[in-house]
Amino acid sequence: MRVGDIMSGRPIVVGERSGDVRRLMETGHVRHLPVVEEGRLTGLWIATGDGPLVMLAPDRVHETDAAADAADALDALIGGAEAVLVWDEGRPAGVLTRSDLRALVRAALDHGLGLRHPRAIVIRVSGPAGCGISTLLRRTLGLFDRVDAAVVQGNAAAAGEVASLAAGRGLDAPGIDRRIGLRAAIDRLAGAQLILIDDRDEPDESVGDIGEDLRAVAVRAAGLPGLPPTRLDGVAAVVATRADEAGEMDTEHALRALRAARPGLHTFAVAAGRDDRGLEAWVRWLESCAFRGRG
Ligand SMILES: Nc1nc2c(ncn2[C@@H]2O[C@H](COP(=O)(O)OP(=O)(O)O)[C@@H](O)[C@H]2O)c(=O)[nH]1
Ligand SMILES: [Mg+2]
Repeated sequence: MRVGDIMSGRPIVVGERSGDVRRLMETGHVRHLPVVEEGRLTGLWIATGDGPLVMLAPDRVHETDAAADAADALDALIGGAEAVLVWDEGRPAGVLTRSDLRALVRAALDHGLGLRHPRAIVIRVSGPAGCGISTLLRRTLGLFDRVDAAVVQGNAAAAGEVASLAAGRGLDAPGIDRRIGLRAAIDRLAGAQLILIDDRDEPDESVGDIGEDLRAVAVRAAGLPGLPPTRLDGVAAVVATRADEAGEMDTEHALRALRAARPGLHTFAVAAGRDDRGLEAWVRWLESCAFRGRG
């Protein structure tokens, strides 16, 4: 990356005799004003946090050109330079300040960069046998482009199924219904940012928390009207599966009713081989959960 790629272009600069520096800063929404006299940097006005304007000597500014390595300019800021002034054919062409550096670091952290020991977000997807969860998760895994995701097969009955996953990572963990099983599975998937648990509603088992961060419910679109409202307690998202078997309007209507009853609930409708929009939205939601982290 070059300095020119990350600098703010067309910088406001002032001369040594310019008046009303503060007003220029306010209208330009900047806190740094390089002082340039006869094509040479002679100082830097900065607005300090508590009000007064301070004039710094030019040695507090790193001077460079747009083609220079951006990393070197950032190094200068880290090393104590208050700003970077970028020259192009004798004219000030851009600036970089410590605020830009801060914004870059923040953006990187928001994207999970630099995480040395990523803590995976664990999302459990459960629903009745045959509702299409394994199909959904198999398709889901192939669509992540920015997240390292894995599926844990949590159904004793379906153990072995995960081996057929077309893409991504998988793990059979039939003992997952006990917290200890989940922890062991997560440890074996070190480095994954998102772990999806393929789980099945067992009639004789409570749907208690097993240590997941978020819970999603899968239900056949055709069965949406019969979904008991209590099934959505503590649930972040509903995926209406096998949507090709139900009317599109009926499904949308039923999902809208769920969102009205449970504000904040995320809903998706998917149909294997057909509904890529719903699947795409579901994948983007999962990615956003992974990026947001555990908070
Ligand atoms: N028509 C239709 N059938 C599906 C769809 N998704 C899965 N199925 C079928 O439903 C059955 C159960 O799917 P599976 O993914 O194994 O469900 P699971 O038991 O919830 O894991 C299989 O026969 C799938 O082929 C879908 O979107 N549309
Ligand atoms: Mg399955």
